[in-house]
Amino acid sequence: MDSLPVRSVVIGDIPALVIENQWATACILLQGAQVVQFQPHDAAPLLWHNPEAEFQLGKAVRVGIPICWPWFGALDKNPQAVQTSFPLEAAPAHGLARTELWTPVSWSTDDEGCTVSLQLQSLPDDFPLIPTLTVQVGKSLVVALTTVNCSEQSVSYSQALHSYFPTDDIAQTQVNGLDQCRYLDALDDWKLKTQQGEVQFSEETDRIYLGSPEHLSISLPGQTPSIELDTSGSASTVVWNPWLEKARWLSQFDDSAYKTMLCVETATADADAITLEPSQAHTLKLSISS
Ligand code: TA6
Repeated sequence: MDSLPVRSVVIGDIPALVIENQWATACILLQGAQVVQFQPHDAAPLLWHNPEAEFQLGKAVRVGIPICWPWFGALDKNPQAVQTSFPLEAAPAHGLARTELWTPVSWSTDDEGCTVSLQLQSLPDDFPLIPTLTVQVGKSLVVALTTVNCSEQSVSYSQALHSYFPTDDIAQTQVNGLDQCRYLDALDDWKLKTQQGEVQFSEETDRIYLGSPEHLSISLPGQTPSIELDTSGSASTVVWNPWLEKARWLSQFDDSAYKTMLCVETATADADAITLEPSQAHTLKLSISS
């Protein structure tokens, strides 16, 4: 009898699921429903491997696809409607989801791959939103974050699938598809600018592109096939590389690690924040392939 494609493991002190099938091997931490590995059997890993990542319960892990929810970035930098939706004393960067334990609720297999669903059930009973993440492991990795408004009032929130991608050399890496797209430059007082040409990297880069397209690609050095990103429900894309100076003080990050990673984050951030009426739902979806 074939072994089950989903098995439970513990990484550090964090429970996780390993999915292995005829297409790929993947790993999902129950903390944050965070995909930390996607390795197609016939290709290079499509998510960055961070040897400095620390797998400790309650501590954000810098690898794979952290889920920024129900706000992206600093809550006080979000639109007022998002801030008033979450009048919390403690507002950690990138929201609450990534340090909470999510509950696996189902898994299934078909000729597209193995799909696992996880739900965040540990929030207070009166919390207005319930998120569910589905992860399909097949020829591509498909991640979909669905948020339902289970309250009696409208709720505004922002979010990002904060994906870390690998490269052999950031200086020979390019994000394609954002030419002429407006962006907020987090490193220049959040000024609104326009992207000239494809995105290349020669310094710290931290930008929220607004109205970004549904398809982007990441060109990589040498003969490495590009990474293709296909999205839906996302109107913004965050592009980040900490470069040399910030790499020196970032947690879980080797000084030289900026040379071998980049974040291209599928988001609905800033002006693209989502407002849900009671019982309404929204899905943010990303497919990663090469
Ligand atoms: O997505 C870009 C960003 O907001 C950067 O400003 C940087 O803070 C990065 O996220 C990582 O955030 P983290 O809280 O995971 O260290």
